[in-house]
Amino acid sequence: MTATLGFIESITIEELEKDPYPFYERLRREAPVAFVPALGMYIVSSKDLCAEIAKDSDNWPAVISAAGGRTFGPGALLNTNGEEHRKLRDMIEPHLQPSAVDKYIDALVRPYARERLEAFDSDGRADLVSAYCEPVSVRALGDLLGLNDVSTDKLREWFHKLSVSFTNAAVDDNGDFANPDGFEPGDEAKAEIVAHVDPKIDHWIDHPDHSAISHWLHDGMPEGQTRPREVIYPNLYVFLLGAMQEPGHAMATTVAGLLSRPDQLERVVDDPTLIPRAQSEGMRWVAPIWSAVVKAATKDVTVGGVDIPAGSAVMLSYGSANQDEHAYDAPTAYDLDRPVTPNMTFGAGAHACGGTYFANAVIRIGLEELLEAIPNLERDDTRDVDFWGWGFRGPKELFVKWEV
Ligand code: 261
Repeated sequence: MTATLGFIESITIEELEKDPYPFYERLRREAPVAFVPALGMYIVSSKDLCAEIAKDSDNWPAVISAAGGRTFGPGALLNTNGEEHRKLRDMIEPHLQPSAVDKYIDALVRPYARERLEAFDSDGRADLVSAYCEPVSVRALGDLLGLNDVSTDKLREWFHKLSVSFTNAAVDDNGDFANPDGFEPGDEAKAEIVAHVDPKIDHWIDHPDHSAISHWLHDGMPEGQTRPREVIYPNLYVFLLGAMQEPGHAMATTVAGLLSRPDQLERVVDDPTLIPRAQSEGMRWVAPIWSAVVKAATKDVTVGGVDIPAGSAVMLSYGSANQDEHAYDAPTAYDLDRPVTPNMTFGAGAHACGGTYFANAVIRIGLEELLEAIPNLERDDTRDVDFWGWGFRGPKELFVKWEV
């Protein structure tokens, strides 16, 4: 292994979770492909190399981080490739294709968004993350999956516990997990999920309905057979983490971005057709899936001048790619008016996000309802905007106020 620069040698995941940007800015400048001892993996931080590797699934099949694999178990579509991956995409895609989403999305999202807004305190103050963005995100997907009977707060608790386990990535000098207890929250969540969903699966086997999980069980299976639970669960965990959490992150991030440019917020309030642009820039600015995608080299290869041995895992840092100075002017600023340059938020290639259209629709409707109900939204500047996370990132809380 080549000598590791001191700043890379000493970085910790805790520091990255607080604020990954200074470290990755230096990586892009000095070592856009770098082995990071705390992770036991290579990090790829520049946009062009992230895009090149993401698109090249022949030479860079998808794998999963050790912590991700420990959290989801074998069989998740994230680290499945080729024909088997195609079958899993065929399982999830019917409910997510644009023509399907357009038919159900308004009824799925709008009434609940309005209900949450009507329940806001009358004092003109709220934490938008816990009162709105997360609830709207989890209720939409929960109802689509067929988990109507799981409370909004329970769904929020599940994604949070799966998320901290998935990103419990620190390894010691031997490459073993540095915090093995950090997987307990995920194990608790999975035990609850199985206890709750197993009887529902029993029911769906004999009584299929329109829910996504019911279709996962039945679609494309020979007469009289259903897809085994060991296929369903790892993929359900993927949804119960990323797909539950990220539209909420994206919604809150977009509001935080707009609050940093009150003139731009005002334009979006006056012209809601700007909302898609605003949310796209929000997700460019702070990618919700910041650093959670891993590929493996099929053979010895040189990338960005660094020799990588066959089998090595490389982590694609989409949050860093999205602030690459070579692709964006003033990349750290939220700016509705920047040129529309593609970004890495939804990945690329065979593993590009299957929920792109669904997520964008949930975020858009959530923001439409919010800005219509509270057009005079302001930051509560007695509180900090508290972005957190390295694997997944967004505001932990977002305190706002408005004149009532
Ligand atoms: C729906 C996407 O979910 C994930 C993506 C990347 C890592 C973990 C996830 O659950």
